[in-house]
Amino acid sequence: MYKNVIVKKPGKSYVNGLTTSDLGKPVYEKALEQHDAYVEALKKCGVSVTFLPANEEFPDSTFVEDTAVLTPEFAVISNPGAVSRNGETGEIETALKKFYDTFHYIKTPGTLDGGDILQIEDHFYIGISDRTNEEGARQLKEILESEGYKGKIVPLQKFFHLKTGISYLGKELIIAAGEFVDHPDFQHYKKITVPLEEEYSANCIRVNDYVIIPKGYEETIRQINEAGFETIELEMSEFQKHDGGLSCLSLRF
Ligand code: CIR
Repeated sequence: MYKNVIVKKPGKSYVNGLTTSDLGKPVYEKALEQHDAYVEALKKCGVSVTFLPANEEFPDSTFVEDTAVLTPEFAVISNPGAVSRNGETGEIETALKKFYDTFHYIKTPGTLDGGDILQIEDHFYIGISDRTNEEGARQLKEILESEGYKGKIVPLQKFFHLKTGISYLGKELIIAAGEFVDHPDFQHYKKITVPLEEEYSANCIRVNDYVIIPKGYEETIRQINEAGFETIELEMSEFQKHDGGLSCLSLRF
């Protein structure tokens, strides 16, 4: 069960954030509406929401997930791999001080984005991507193992972040797209396979009694419902334009 989430309002500078997609420029008002709906959905899931104000200095800072890795016992402050995002961690660490006494840090030359970390029970899968390098992954694995968790490093082939293509719904059930459908590291889990045309929906989040998923991915939603989960669908277009998915917009703990 999650009790808390941290979210951060997108600033006006969000429209100038980083992207590799060619889906066009986000419309700020629409991004705000979608963000508000996201917060409402989280509240429906029964979590208490810490809503941080926008920071215009960091266009991508609404994607708070990338700044930390959280467990019930401790917080790991990441070291985001994009130069323009590297200063985002300060405000998040301050917000987390209210909830955590124990902090660990990913240190330069290690880089790590929270979007590359997938927790499945006591296992953490750590993606190596354009943002998370081998040294960052190694540091996180060492921290997790020193605290009694297991860490497994997974080099990515195509996906932007690890969690762009795989999510964990609980009860040993994952949802996987693209390179993760037949990936040897995830073969021992039960699996929902996301069809290619619905790939964006592989980034969804289980929050207590609901799975929150982007709107309009009928096949994925059907399979999630069939597995016994209630779903909440959210319009995510303005975040997708900047490579963001549902998980990126919150830290859940
Ligand atoms: C970036 O390039 O960093 C942002 N535009 C998107 C970050 C998405 N975060 C995530 O998948 N965890």
